[in-house]
Amino acid sequence: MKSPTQLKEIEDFKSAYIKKIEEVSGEYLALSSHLNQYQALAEIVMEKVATQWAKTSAQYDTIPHKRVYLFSIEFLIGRLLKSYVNSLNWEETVKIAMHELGLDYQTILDQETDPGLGNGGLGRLMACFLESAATLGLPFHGNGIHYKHGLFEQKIINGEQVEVSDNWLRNGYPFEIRKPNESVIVKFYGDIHYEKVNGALTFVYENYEPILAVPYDLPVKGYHNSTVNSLRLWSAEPLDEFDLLSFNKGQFIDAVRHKSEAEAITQILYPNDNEAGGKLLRLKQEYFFVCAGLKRIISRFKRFNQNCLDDFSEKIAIHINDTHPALCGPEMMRILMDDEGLSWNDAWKITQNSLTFTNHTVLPEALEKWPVEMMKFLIPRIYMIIEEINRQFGESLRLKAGLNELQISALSIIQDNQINMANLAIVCSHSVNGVAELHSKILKEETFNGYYKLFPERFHSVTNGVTPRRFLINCNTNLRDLITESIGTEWIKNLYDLENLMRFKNDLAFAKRFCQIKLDNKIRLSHYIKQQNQIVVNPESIFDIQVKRIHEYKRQLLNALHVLHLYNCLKANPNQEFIPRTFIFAGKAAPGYYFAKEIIKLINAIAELVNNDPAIHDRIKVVFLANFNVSLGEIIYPAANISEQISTAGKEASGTSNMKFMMNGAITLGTMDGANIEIYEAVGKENIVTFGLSSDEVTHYEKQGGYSSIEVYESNEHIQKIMHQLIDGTFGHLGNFQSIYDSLLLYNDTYFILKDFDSYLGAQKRINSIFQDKTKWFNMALHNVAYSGRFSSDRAVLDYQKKIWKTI
Ligand code: H2P
Repeated sequence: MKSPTQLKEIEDFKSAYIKKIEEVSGEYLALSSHLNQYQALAEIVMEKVATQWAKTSAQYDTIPHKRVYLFSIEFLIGRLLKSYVNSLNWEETVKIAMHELGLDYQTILDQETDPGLGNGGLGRLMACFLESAATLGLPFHGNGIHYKHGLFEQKIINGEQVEVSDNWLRNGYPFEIRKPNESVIVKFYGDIHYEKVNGALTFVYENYEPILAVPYDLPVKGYHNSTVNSLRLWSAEPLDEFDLLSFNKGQFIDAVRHKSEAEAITQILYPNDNEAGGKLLRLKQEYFFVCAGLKRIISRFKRFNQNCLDDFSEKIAIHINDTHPALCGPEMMRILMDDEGLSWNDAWKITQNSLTFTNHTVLPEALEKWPVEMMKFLIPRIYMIIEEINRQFGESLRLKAGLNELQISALSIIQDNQINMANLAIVCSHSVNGVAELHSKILKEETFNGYYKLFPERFHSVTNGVTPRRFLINCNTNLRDLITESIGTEWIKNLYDLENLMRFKNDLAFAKRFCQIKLDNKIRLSHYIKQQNQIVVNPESIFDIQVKRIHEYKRQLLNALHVLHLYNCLKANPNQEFIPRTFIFAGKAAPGYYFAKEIIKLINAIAELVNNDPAIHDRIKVVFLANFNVSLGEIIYPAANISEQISTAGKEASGTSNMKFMMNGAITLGTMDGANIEIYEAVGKENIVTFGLSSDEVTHYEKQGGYSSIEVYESNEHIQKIMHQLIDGTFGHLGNFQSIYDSLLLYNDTYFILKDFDSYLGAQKRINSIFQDKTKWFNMALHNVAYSGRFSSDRAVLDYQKKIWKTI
């Protein structure tokens, strides 16, 4: 029974919607397109969100609460319409109204583009943090880049990845507000010298190229509260639309050149692993959003603090997310000294006390370094400041810490004519943290050991988390309802409350519903697979899933080789008892990462071989879903039985898909790496399946120059067989995989795939035997949901607030 208020709300909504459709399309509802229906709903929702947004901003201006600004080159926000509707507590009203108007709500939601403003875990983590902070009611804003094109759209053609540009702004974007009046100028290139003005030496920066940075603000809405924070994304534009002087002189090309050069800065997101080093445009991006963001923050702060910057660092925290915004240090020094007239020492105090830094990876290729010449040429003043920071830092190491020249150069920001951005970020910040316990330990003991010895108090650890609103509540509504019926609603804001679910571990009715929900989610994914890949999969089979960026260290290759091995076993012994499995992969390879693309090709080649072999009788199915993004993840996580988290130990800083899967009741099949270790602790060893070398063992081998993959190969006939298949024509017209073969045998298997193969096989066998025991499986799945509380990004954000930003 609906209450009169609810009935009225639905009626009001319907009439507002009908009117809105006419406004956005100039048509009556009956003639409107799905796109118009989406646009109309988005506008109505945005109006409602904007009212709360304005209120939150006004409140923040009066409440002296410390604000956090998160600087990140990626924010993988996902689709927003459903999130806004649900966080407004409007889900039921909108659904009923749509239904009564004869519209399909899901089709309308599907019209929204999924902005690919990030590569993977890093950018998605930032989006989770924003959502959690808003839900917790904390003043917390994002600062990033308004890329015109996000990460490429991935198509799979003839088994290979093909990249198509991602045009997320094609139909306009209803959830952003362009704020030209808050634009700032960012300066590149130019010359610097000192001049004597009235007897005093004055610093002059001239002949620079000014670029206009225009902010676009997106509201970040808290769940079932009235907090709306902002994500500010900066877009580059020419200062003058075009150069009239050149135009008048008849130089038409020159006249538009400046425009396109300026716009190029925010034209496209750089894919990971593409060796960004050496790419001037990337460095331009980094400085561009750092400079624009800091300028605005500082000017706003002055406006509300009587032009005084003294207690800036008590009221503001600036967070450097990975090394891309590491220029925050020197840029803040520049603004405080050159624009605000502070002395070096005063500027340094404010800078260091405001800045904090998170490292997200230990892979050497991802620890950015920029050539000195490039930095000098592009941002000469910033380079000067970096040199001075480095000089003073060196001096303090010499005088105060008593280090010798060798030790100092190992810690230097400038090394081998390159600027080491991690070192820059550490020196300029008062806090450094890793994203899981093991990762933070590796930072302290290895990657940043020199700094740790000097400033142990600066080092922290905060394990990542994911937002349960997007990754459980909104994407697995049946499980959400079952949980709420069983334990009430408290868990939605305090995920630890899920532990109360353990009361139902022996409840048959609960177990039945829990398992049915998983099956329904698998059926939903099966439909998607059928529609996208024309592959029919069996929803009763084990859904064994690995979705993440494709990278050698994440070892999709190990998974693929295991599938090939299973296929061989079934071929050799067709009548063996076999528990049907569906192996699902998704993820993008950076366009320039040849080997990762070969892995995608191999997975698709295996899929073709296995799926079409009648002797297999559909007992194994292999699916590679194209264009993995946040929305696809939302269909995938709820449908998984197995969450593959099989990185080489010590290489995956944390991982976050492990948390998304776990929350939805999948069992982790993982190495003791990143946050898998903490999942192991949370659920207990009975409720996770682990295998493989430990990170200490990996390091031990690495120190000896690796292990001998040939030895493993020679002693294992299963491995011999699959290795031969890579190059003996097994994959027919899809080709051979010589480079994969070589990397494993000739180049000694850097990521320990063959070394871990047998152990992985054993783990997979354990999974089979557990899966046959339905009660046991249910119990494991339930443990995973029930103990996912600590992997909420609410917990992570609160940890940052307490340990790092000291805001609470
Ligand atoms: C990275 C790390 C992950 C980590 C994530 C967020 C860079 O993401 O590799 O281990 O969980 O940051 O901290 P990804 O590989 O997904 O691109």
